[in-house]
Amino acid sequence: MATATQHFDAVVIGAGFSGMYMLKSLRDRLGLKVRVYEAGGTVGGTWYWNRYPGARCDSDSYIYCFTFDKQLLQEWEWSERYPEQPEILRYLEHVAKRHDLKRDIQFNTRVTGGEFDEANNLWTVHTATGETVTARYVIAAVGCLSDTNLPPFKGIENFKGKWYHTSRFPHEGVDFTGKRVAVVGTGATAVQAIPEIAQQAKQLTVFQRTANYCVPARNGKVDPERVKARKADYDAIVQRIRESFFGQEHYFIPKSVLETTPEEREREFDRMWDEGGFAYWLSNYQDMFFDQKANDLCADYLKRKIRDTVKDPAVAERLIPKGYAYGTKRQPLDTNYFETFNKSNVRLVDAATDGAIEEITEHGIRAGGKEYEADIIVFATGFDAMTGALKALHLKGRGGRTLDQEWVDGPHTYLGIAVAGFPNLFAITGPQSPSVLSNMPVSIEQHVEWITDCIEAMRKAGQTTIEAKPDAQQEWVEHVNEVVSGTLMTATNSWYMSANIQGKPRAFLPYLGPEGVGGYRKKCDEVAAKGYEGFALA
Ligand code: NA7
Repeated sequence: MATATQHFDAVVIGAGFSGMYMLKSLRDRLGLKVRVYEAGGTVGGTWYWNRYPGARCDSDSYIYCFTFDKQLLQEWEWSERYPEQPEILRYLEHVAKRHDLKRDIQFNTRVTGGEFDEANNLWTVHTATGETVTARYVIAAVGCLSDTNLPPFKGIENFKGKWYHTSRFPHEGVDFTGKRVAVVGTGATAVQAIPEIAQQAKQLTVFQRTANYCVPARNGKVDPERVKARKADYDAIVQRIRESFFGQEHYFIPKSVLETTPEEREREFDRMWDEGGFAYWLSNYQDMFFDQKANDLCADYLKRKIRDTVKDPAVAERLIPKGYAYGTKRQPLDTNYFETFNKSNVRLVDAATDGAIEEITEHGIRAGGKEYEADIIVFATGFDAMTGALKALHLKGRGGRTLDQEWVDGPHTYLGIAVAGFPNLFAITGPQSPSVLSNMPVSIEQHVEWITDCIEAMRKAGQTTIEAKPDAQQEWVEHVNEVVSGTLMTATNSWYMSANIQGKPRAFLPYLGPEGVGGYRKKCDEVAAKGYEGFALA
């Protein structure tokens, strides 16, 4: 017997940081009837899936959290400078309980499709569990780095051992003791995992396609006096990070590195290196991202550090990045990454000098004509960043058009929040918004609050649809591309440039606005203040 389709004011897809706050905001602030669908077994999003050894956030814990709950900011005690994956999950579980979120979240339920019904201005949403519901609004809270990239390696089906992708790691963990392990990839994930795996494995072989500039995380306990001072200053901190460039307390040195003396810049470089974390990346000289000569000076310092750390000069040379500007790939933070290559059980297979991976064999990996045996392969090969998870929702906008069709040459969005032809669909930290170039919770909170304000304004005005205008969207896309074209980012084969995946159209995915997240926030607020300029409301 057919059952009536359930209707919601809003369907939110995903229950990580963004989906959780979106639910809280729409339900508790606006009183809407909301259903959240989450593919995972509980809240957490990224932090639910990424359980590989050493998984940890690279933003400082005191700002990697919700700021809407001021009491929780005071109460919650992070155990270290950077929160470890299990601790972030505990935090998010606590938030879910504190705000009674789970009653509106349906777990283990993947959204598989949806259509916008132009006659009724409603979305119909389908799930893998066979459910179909309707909603006025759909909010994609699917994360920027959630669609796993497992490159189509030839022969993977022949491998007799076990293999895992870091972003789909078994909940019970993997025991590497006494095993021969291969890790494919040397991005931010691998840089965290490799030192941990090397401690257990009998032998570890690291397959590097592109060497990476790493700087020390310098994790550890935070001085209780500092914690206290930060808690007392939270209002100001929140204000500062919201207005900052990267959603972090990092500010460029307002000077060209080319105008410094060798002694002066060495002092500054040492200071940032000693501070650890993103300081070297995001608090460096202001021309580092713009001028190749300036960039070379910053990069040289890091190259010297690799040579100082890695004992075998031939291995050090292979670990030294070549052919792209420092900082144009995501900065990995490490704890003993380069030191790990001094261990007798660790070897490096570098695509440039030893040969690229050719195939997975029964017993391991063949690269450069040589077979490297392994009992376990760990693929730390990243994600179809920013657009992958949105496309995977298979949503159909006006005229049945899909994002695959609309985005053949890269994403087209207005403000990274909306897409022309997809009314009442919002993306939290979508492509062409600051997102991955910011401390995520700052950008997530900004988008959630903006979307909530927008829906509230529409309800007050009796409007039922909002949709990005094609010309406003086109202007935004051009602006995103124009501002990044003045930087060194576009020449690098990074996942920011969609270059990590063969066949993905080359496009810069986030937004690197001239004033960072602070300027972007102002722009979004202006759009709202002008009655949602660039959007058509009906
Ligand atoms: P990344 O940063 O995309 O790193 C993936 C790594 O895997 C990187 O070293 C890639 O080399 C390598 N890779 C990808 N495809 C292949 C193939 N086909 N063959 C060999 N090697 C390959 O992903 P992460 O998970 O480390 O980090 C993603 C983000 O999560 C991170 O930036 C943080 O924001 C959190 P490449 O450099 O592309 O040559």
